[in-house]
Amino acid sequence: MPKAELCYFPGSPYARMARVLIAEWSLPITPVEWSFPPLDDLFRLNPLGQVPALVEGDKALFPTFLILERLWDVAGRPDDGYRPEDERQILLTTLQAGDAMVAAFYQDWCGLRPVATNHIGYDLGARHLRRFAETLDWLEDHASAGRLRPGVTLPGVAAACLLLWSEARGGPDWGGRERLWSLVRSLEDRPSFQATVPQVWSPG
Ligand SMILES: N[C@@H](CCC(=O)N[C@@H](CS)C(=O)NCC(=O)O)C(=O)O
Repeated sequence: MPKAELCYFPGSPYARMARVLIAEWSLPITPVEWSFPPLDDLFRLNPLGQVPALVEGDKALFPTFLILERLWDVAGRPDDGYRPEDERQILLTTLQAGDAMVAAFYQDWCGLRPVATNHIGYDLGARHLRRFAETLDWLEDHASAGRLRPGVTLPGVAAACLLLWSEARGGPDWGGRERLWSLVRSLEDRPSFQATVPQVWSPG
């Protein structure tokens, strides 16, 4: 592959997924740290202004879903890492649930509160967190049925990075989901996870 770099923020759970896989599969991709809050330059790389972005030659790949599938490709498509026919839905839904969870946190950290009539009626932050919690229950069911496999898989790494980020940022308790819990705890001890722990941060 051409010279490849992965752009990341140290605290990003999405970039962490890619950094973990690069380490696990010894991929020839150099992680490059970008500053946070993001510089405008990031929009030139990714019109969404987000990390991760995987730069190969003059091409930048995003979002995380496509990057993770690309890393699996570069690794030689190991079966124990991903079975797209069975796991693509789990991976994509997990990533989208993570977007909702992160949005709930950011809304809070940006100090946003209602300033006008709520025409929909639900609390947006609570709704985002509910999406995430429901997805965790759904993942637990998949784990019980053997569809979310233990070990280093794309969906497992994605779920673990999101949950560990939520824990590190004081998110809601997610215990009581035994299989998911043991999956995350066993991944957490691996050197690839230990080397990519999000830096300590709290608002204010
Ligand atoms: N849906 C995106 C999520 C990526 C994301 O949320 N990136 C965050 C860091 S974890 C980011 O770059 N935030 C900066 C911003 O949105 O301004 C993906 O799958 O890549």
